[in-house]
Amino acid sequence: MNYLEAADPQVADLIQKETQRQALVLRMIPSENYASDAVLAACGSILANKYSEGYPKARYYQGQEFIDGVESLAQERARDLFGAEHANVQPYSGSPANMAVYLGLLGKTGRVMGMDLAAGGHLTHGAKASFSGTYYDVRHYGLQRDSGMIDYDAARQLALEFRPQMIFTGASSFPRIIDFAAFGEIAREVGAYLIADISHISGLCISGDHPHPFPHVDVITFTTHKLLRGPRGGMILCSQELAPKIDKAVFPGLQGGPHDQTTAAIAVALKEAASPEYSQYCHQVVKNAAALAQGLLDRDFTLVTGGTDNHLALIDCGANGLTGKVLAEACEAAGIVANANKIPFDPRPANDPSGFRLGTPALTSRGMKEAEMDLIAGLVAQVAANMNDASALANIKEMVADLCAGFPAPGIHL
Ligand code: DSN
Repeated sequence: MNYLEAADPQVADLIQKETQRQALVLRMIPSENYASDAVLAACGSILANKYSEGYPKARYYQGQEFIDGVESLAQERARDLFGAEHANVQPYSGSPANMAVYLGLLGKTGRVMGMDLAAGGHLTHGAKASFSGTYYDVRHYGLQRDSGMIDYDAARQLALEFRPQMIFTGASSFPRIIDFAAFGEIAREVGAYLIADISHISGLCISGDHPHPFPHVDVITFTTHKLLRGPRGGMILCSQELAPKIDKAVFPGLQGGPHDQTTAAIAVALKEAASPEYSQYCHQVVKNAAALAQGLLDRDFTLVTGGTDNHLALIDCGANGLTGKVLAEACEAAGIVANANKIPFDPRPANDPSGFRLGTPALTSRGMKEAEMDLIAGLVAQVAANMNDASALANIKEMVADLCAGFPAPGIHL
């Protein structure tokens, strides 16, 4: 930061202010986390200076002696950690990783099934607004209206009628276990590739807090910056048989040179994730989400599916006479930063939906535990009871800052 302050005080000042924000608020967007100093150091390294189109030992530029070592290490660590035959660590993020799967396995068009965005799926699982719903023929499976759980029988029926070539599983806003084995049976029955996008739950699949997608799925994709605590990036895991198609789709199909500094930071994050401490961390993420959910239920909030099995909880704000957006804005004024989100069968629009999505990965990285989660559920209830009282929200923000001061965040140096 000293170099940056001297060279560009304006950018340095903005980063400094964002550092303080990340220190002083409760970061509860379930897809965010705190990367370690080691991950940040690799990400900000001179590897950013290099171009290395291609793959280790098969590059289009010279000077790859050490870059090959970095990428091979990241691949090897990914294979070991997830039990995969092949790892492509070059996707720039999760959406490009998923796009490479479409391109590599289907080409320009094809029939795809994915979970509806409103049900908790992702844009790239076939939403009309994304390339996936624009270029591919997509049908969505969804949830049971009464329980909020995935309707596997309806998904099977849809698959038998529609005969998809590819099925996406995985979610951005679904608080429950996904039955990869059940989807595996459906995919095999109709001869479709099965893809698990585990961006949100990658760590839980390593620690055993969520069933592992292999051997039920053909391909795993994920972002590396969520629960995994790496840099902004993406990854694809598959069999040796599918590897040529996937690799060719990533480069030269969709991308140019890989971001070597990111690859190095991914390698560091994978080493960290292979430690027993990381598994303990993931166990605590789940315990914390359960405590948060219980704390919210105790304070008369309504949760989609009535609780959580993973790292997030989704409040149905309509039951409290609120919308997700107004609660998200009031919570931010009180130092609790999460996001408004669609809920299943949401009658409200995407820009002001009924849900408020809260996650525990970042708070758990700060060392917070169940007692803090209950306290935070109480603070969210206080916000909901004082939505238009700026001074009450400011008081809560002070309480939040005091709480945060006791739990320093990794990678944050004030
Ligand atoms: N934006 C991510 C999330 O918040 O879940 C999904 O891509």
